[in-house]
Amino acid sequence: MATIDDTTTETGTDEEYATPPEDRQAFVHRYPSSARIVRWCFAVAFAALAGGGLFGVIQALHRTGYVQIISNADYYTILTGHGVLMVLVFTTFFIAGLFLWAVTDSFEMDLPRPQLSMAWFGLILFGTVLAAVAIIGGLIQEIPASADVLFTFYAPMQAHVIFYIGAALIIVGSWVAGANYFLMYRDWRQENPNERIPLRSFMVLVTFLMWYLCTIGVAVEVVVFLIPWSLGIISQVDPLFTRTLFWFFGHPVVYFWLMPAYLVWYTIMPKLAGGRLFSDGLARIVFVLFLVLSTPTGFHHQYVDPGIAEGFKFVAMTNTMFLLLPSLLTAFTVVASLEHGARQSGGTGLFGWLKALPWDNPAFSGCALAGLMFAAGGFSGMINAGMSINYLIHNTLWVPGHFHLTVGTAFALTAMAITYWLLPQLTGKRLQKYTMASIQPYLWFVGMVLMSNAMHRAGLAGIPRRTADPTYPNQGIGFEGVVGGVSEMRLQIAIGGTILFISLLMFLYVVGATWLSARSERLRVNGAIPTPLSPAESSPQVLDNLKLWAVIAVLLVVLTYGLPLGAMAADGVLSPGVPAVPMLL
Ligand code: HAS
Ligand code: CU
Repeated sequence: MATIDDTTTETGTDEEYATPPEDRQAFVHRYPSSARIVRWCFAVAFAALAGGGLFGVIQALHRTGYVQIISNADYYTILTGHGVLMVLVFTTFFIAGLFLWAVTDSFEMDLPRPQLSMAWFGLILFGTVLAAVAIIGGLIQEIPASADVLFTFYAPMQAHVIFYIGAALIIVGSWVAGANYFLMYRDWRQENPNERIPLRSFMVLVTFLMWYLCTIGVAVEVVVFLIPWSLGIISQVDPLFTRTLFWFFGHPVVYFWLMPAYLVWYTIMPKLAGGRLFSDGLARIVFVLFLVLSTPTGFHHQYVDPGIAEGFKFVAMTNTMFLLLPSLLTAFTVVASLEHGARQSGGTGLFGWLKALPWDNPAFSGCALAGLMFAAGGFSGMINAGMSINYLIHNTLWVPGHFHLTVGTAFALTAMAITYWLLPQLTGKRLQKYTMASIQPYLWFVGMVLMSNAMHRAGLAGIPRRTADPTYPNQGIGFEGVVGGVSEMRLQIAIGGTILFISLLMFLYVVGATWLSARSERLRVNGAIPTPLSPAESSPQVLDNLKLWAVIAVLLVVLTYGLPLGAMAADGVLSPGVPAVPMLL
């Protein structure tokens, strides 16, 4: 069994803990300004996770008809709250914090401009409060606002203007956060003109280039169309056009969630397994592929939309299939790195090495279980992406099954797991309730297996994703009689959702107990990330040419979106209508 990382070791002699040398000091001592902002980000992220989790279990039990503490009329408000808290607030704050840790630690530079960080933190937080007020307004009569538009907030459903302003501020805040990372890069580059960009910072910068490109779509949608429309300045919008702008952003955003998880899997997970990353070059290639290919694929969410020629959808499908490559490369590289680590710790045999992995270290087991679930989530993604087979699963419960494996596990479970490793470094406090932490990722895994497997199967059986009456049994679809009387799927969703909620509470308890505990002066930390087996020097220099990849990414977007958006706009963008210009493909 490989050793548990030092930050989580409870035992040890005083000699072992004697004043650590400079490079073994916790992140919080070396980079206090960055550590403070990261802690703030994590605090808001976990508060959002708590609220989102509570909404989640209420929904799972209401929808399956077992426990109903909300009215049917409030169901979609709660669902909007769940979606927005989880995939907009929890993700954005966690990623902003994780990325700040990554650039600070890999550039070895404490936050040079704390005011800028306050600015983006404040903007995102204010945006969150506005969006939350609009959503909660749907539940409380005294607040004359509402937003039951779900996290995919496109027309023709309309929210109160403060929801859109909130969403816009979250995006603008994230842009400022990105600017901060790029400014730190510029500072570092001045001092290190000939060095390769450290891998973690490279990953952050590439992710943000992708983010800047794709958020143009949602920014135009919200600022040019939805805000004036919700204020009554324009009376109508073209749903097809605005939906297309939304999905221009809506697919790449999923990689904005995935790439931080990959950052963790590539750089921290091999170390936790007692080894080193297999290849720096492969990791860089994977991130470049995401930058180039993530955006020109959005039409795979619109296969059933009328008004978009099949040819454009086909191009998007082809791009999506190419986009499987970086994830397949990741599966190979990360598993190879883990195998290397396990063999260092004495693991042998074709599969016997798996036993030598540190399955009792929650930081490791959480990431590994998240990866295993993502293999299944990626598989359901491939099915979604096939144009013809998509018609079978589109708008069915299969789709929520897919995204609870991806963003709900590959991202969320990785975030929770790596918090067990990061929190001691960010606070200087020893991880508390270690046994509970060790069990928590396994519970998440079990809960998610039950819930998402049943959702996938129910979707195949034709159970719809959204229904007018949100309670399935009331709709006459208690799942009985669908596939040979399988109401057991409904029960699995309810039980799975409840287990997930319990797992979430355990996570929050461990985090709270750690945060509230006293600082451990003897905390010995080994936060250093080992050099990859095939190091940066061996990977092609051109990979670090960020401008080149950004230009290629923009060109591909122009090629795939130019014609269809032009055709949609030809009959005006302020009214619904069929594109006047015949589609070319
Ligand atoms: Fe998706 C719908 C296609 C990935 C999220 N997706 C959604 C929605 C969300 C979402 C939220 O083509 C719903 C949107 C809505 O509300 O309507 N998705 C894909 C494809 C991929 C994919 C092709 N999705 C994601 C990720 C998400 C995410 C990542 C969030 C983070 N998705 C679709 C399509 C739809 C869709 C259609 C529309 C469906 C419809 O009709 O509405 C690919 O990127 C997946 C590639 C992944 C792999 C897996 C590789 C395996 C790895 C695991 C390695 C193992 C390890 C563990 C590390 C090929 C990397 C090792 C451990 C040991 C112990 C050895
Ligand atoms: Cu997608």
